Amino acid sequence: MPQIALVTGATSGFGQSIARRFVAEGWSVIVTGRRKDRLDELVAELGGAAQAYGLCFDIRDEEATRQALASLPPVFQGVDALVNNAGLALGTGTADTCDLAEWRTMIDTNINGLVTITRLMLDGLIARRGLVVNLASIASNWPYPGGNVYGGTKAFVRQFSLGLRSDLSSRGVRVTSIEPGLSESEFTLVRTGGDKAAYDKLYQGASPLQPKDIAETVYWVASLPAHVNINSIEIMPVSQSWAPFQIHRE
Ligand code: NDP
Ligand code: 8X3
Repeated sequence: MPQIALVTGATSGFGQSIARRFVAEGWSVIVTGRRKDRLDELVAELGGAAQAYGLCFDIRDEEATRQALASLPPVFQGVDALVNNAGLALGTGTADTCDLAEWRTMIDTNINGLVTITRLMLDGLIARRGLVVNLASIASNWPYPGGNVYGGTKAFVRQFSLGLRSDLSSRGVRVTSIEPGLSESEFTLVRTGGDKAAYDKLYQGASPLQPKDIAETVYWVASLPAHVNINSIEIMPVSQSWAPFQIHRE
């Protein structure tokens, strides 16, 4: 029996690459997202119903999440690895300029959506001595201007991962927080409201991480022996490092 991974947010970026990587290693995958056309394309690319199954739902909607999980055919039940990847940033402005609705969307998606699907799948993951991989961010660890609520949600993801690990270590469940830095994906188009010039400027000359790099990391975590837990991994492109603290002077 192949192992089964459920990857949230697999219609683009990291999630799509992670799904491809797991299938290349003989796993079956359940892929989720709101864009059904992309899910259908991905499932077909991955070999159709024998290897992949698409679940189209909004991760912010608890009932939709419950119904989606309940609709899984028997061969896709019994998930061994949950990859909590769906998420987003909205806006890059300082807090005083931010839209409250956008803040709430980030909290509902990155925190509420993630904890909801995790809780709904937890009994099964415990029964299978499974794995949870959560996509946090360097924004979990390092504040930066304009990071405000996005960084707050990702700090939650990291801390939740470590707490979950504490709770589940006696049950054989592994939990990992992945914390990527500058990475090229639609993430930046979503964050900037589709500003392609901002996208090009951010990545230009920086050799950013690519979704394949993250997929490689997630698969490596999953492929380790069952007694090995990677707690957290912070990963940046070589071009990215730290700047001095800013000092505002009157
Ligand atoms: P993308 O924008 O390429 O992908 C985001 C995915 O999340 C999409 O598949 C999208 O699917 C899904 N998603 C977003 N909102 C919802 C929702 N309400 N319901 C269901 N699915 C949703 O971004 P990345 O691949 O780059 O990002 C993946 C994760 O990695 C995110 O959690 C992000 O915060 C994190 N991250 C990204 C970094 C980067 O620089 N790119 C760096 C560090 C962390 P759909 O729109 O079809 O619903
Ligand atoms: C995405 C990386 O630096 O834009 O989580 O916050 S960053």
